[in-house]
Amino acid sequence: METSSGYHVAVVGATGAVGQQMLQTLQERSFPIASLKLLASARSAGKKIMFNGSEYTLEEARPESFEGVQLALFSAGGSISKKLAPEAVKRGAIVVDNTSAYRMDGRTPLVVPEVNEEDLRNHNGIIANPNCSTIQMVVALEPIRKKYGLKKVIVSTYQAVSGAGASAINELKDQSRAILDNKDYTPEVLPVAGDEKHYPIAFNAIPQIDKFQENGYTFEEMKMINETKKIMHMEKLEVSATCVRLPVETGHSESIYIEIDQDNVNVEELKNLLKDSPGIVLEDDPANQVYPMPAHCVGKRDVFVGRIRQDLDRPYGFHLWVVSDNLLKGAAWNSVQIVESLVKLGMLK
Ligand code: NAP
Ligand code: 3JN
Repeated sequence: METSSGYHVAVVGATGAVGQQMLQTLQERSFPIASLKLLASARSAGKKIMFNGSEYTLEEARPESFEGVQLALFSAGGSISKKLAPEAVKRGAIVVDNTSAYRMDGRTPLVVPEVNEEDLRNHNGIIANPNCSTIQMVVALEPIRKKYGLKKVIVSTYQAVSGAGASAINELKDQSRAILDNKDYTPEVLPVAGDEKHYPIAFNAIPQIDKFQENGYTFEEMKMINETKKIMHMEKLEVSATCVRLPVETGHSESIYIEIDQDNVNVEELKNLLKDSPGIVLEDDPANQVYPMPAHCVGKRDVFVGRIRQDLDRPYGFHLWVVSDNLLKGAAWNSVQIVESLVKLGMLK
């Protein structure tokens, strides 16, 4: 399908949980598309997907797929990005990559537009989209860093299964049905599809997201720690993370403890600051039981912040509860926002 105006776009991983949201978001934002290639594995080649009222045929992603493509949105896993993103760049495309393949590469900007849009100016063809848990946290922390300074962050996450892809969503649903029906089931996907052991996620909480590293942290935890420092340009920021999977379909939640550089700030000031900050919706009214929850954030692009409290022992310490749709602000929307920023900055010709 070709039209005369707009950009030549490819979506890699178009059948996946993130890729599907990518298409939905491009459509909702009326992003100008002259031609669209939907790419996935050989398994999907020939299947059809509807986009903007027209039918598109999926193709296997290959180096030649990127001939004539100006913009390629990747979410098919790190190994595919390592193999094909340079091929897309070689053929003149700008790549927005949703995987961890290039996030910590010194020449690749890692961008959350509310925080470091200007970093886009220094790309070499590839722009990395951060990890979903990192994105929602830095959106909430950046206004605080800017106004009061930030010294320390300790975060515990409560992550939805959709972060682990379409197969993890199916596993949660199938297991839940099996347990309620008193039937047998064998966990096969979570916590990590390629790991030795699998545990049930239905009616459970699993304190492992991605593989364990030698230092005892998981890769998801290390992504949050390293990516936060890079995006906020704060190499010395003290960050620690514990990442946990919950039986929630979509919407990651985070309990975040921070220490700021001042000890004379009160909760009302923090609330006023966050309520007027980009990308944030403040939902913080304990008297009326108002606070963010994943079930309320699904399908929304914002980051929801609530339960803001001063630490009882440290006047410079605060606790926050931060929730967002991990497939939207955590992945597809942040990527499309990056693309819109490129257009705004005149960097997508
Ligand atoms: P998913 O639902 O399992 O989908 C995987 C997608 O990758 C499918 O479209 C699949 O195509 C495609 N794919 C698999 N092998 C391929 C190959 N050899 N060549 C081309 N395409 C291939 O997973 P997801 O949740 O969408 O996540 C996909 C990736 O996005 C993840 O691996 C991760 O790197 C990234 N991600 C990022 C975030 C974030 O925090 N920003 C969050 C979630 C995921 P088929 O349908 O043909 O198999
Ligand atoms: O598990 C989650 O909630 C988020 C997972 C993201 C993810 C899953 C598989 C591979 C990533 C990511 O974006 O960090 C990757 C990866 O590319 O490393």
